[in-house]
Amino acid sequence: MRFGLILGDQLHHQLATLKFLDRAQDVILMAEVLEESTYVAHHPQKIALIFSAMRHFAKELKAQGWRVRYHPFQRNSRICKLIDFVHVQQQLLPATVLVITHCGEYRLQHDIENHWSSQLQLPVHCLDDDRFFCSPAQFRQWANRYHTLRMEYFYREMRKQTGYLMQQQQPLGKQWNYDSANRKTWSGKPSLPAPLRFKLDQIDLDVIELVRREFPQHMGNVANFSWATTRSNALLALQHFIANNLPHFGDYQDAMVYGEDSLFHSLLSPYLNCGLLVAKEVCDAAEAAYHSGHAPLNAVEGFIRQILGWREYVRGIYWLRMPEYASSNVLNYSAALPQFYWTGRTKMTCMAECFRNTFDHGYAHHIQRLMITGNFALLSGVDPQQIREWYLAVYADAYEWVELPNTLGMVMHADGGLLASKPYAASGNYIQKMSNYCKHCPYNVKTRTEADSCPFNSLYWYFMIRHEGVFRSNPRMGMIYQQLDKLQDKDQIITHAQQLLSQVNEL
Ligand code: FAD
Ligand code: DLZ
Ligand code: SF4
Repeated sequence: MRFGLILGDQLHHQLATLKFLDRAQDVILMAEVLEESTYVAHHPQKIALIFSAMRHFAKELKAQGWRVRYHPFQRNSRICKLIDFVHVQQQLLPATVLVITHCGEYRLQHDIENHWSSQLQLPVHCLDDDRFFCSPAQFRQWANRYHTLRMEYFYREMRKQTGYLMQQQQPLGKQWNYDSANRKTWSGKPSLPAPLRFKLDQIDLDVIELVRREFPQHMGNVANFSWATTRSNALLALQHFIANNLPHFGDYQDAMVYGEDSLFHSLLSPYLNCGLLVAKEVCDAAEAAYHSGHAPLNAVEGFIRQILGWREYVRGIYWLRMPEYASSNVLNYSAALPQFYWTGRTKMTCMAECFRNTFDHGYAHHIQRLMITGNFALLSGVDPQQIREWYLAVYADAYEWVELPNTLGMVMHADGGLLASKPYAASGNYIQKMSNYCKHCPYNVKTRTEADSCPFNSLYWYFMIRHEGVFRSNPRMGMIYQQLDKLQDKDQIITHAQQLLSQVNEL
């Protein structure tokens, strides 16, 4: 008899572990444990989603004839870590081997590979996670062929490999990337589809109660929980997105609107990351919508690029560069994360809106994460370790393999440009162009150094001044430095920015 341990982000019926094992003989282990629930202060909705999806998944496995040993969360249990549960089960029902599918996070994978077999006195057999288009080994081979590891070139290879939106080896529409067509602002039309909210069943309600009781100190509101916690509901979420949002996904991908939390985005990342959906079926559905004439090419290409391109690429970078990647800090940043990242209380409307969305739903769309909360952390020099912990804690879709490269690479430029050829730094001008936040804000987006000036403005130029040695020679930033050279009020900008940073919690 063999054990198969299935983790909270491996809830897929075609998981390598399940394909490998035999339901007539082997035993599946699943456990809700303190260590996984508290290695960062996860948003209560993230914990509720994972526990409830785990419980539903275990029930489905049992209905299919699998023997499942399930450990529900208990605060004072001697089972605090996943290994503790395997150990207890091994004493009750000795197995010959423990089978596991490769973990999403280095922390746990490293522990399993290096310690579990000797600690458990049990061989551990680790299978590749085949839910992705590109394995870490394939990514390494790709990376060995390139001097700079740009997502765009990786993405083109993945398009050729999978055949998505390809015709006779050429991209449909003769263009690989329609990003430049995807930057419209949204001012009320087309109307926004109502987000799909799922009715809670008894398992969801029990878990929500448990999370409320056991994790009261974790920031975030669990009362609004309405995520799908079964595969069948996650498939409904996918259908809802394809039918209602996908046609406009491309046009408004970069837009931000006061009071609107997800616009035309898919809200599918929590399901993709915990296993309720797999990337291939999501991309297949999007491509089919193009071929049936339901959605235009710029939307479908833009959407598939996020999954086939960005999602696979950041995972490749993660496994290529860990564990060193986690401590990158090329800009030598050390400022404390401002308190408002945890309280949500700030006068800056753009930031307050992102925090509201984050704490109410365990969600913010990409541009909110990158160009608002991320941009502010970049401009104000926050310690990468503090901001990476924040992003890992507050989103329902957050797992280190995807969160870390996005935070350290894309947002903080901490990896020195491995992931992004220039920092995604922006002043209030960009935020005003892409959103209507500034209309609702007490700060003045038009000025730089007045008492009520938009903080992003002076911080933006101060960032360029502080890091001139690193960025002036960057060919993609030449225009910015030409503009900087023409500024008459550089000294006032520096003084104003320094003053803001010294009282950052007051903003
Ligand atoms: P959509 O806009 O509908 O996009 C479709 C899908 O594409 C997403 O579901 C997601 O699977 C994928 N995707 C899009 N952008 C990215 C990206 N940059 N990297 C990887 N996949 C992408 N995504 C996570 O899944 N988990 C994280 O922990 C996470 N942390 C992030 C941290 C920062 C600082 C930033 C800037 C981005 C992060 N992202 C993360 C990427 C992105 O913001 C989310 O995937 C997206 O907002 C999820 O919402 P959605 O499903 O509505 O996405
Ligand atoms: C995120 C998470 C949480 C909150 N709780 C559990 C848990 O109790 N049991 C479990 O198996 N997995 C959980 N997870 C997901 C794991 O943290 C995830 O599998 C690892 O980080 C590896 O990616
Ligand atoms: Fe954000 Fe500045 Fe606009 Fe206020 S004025 S919403 S702080 S960009």
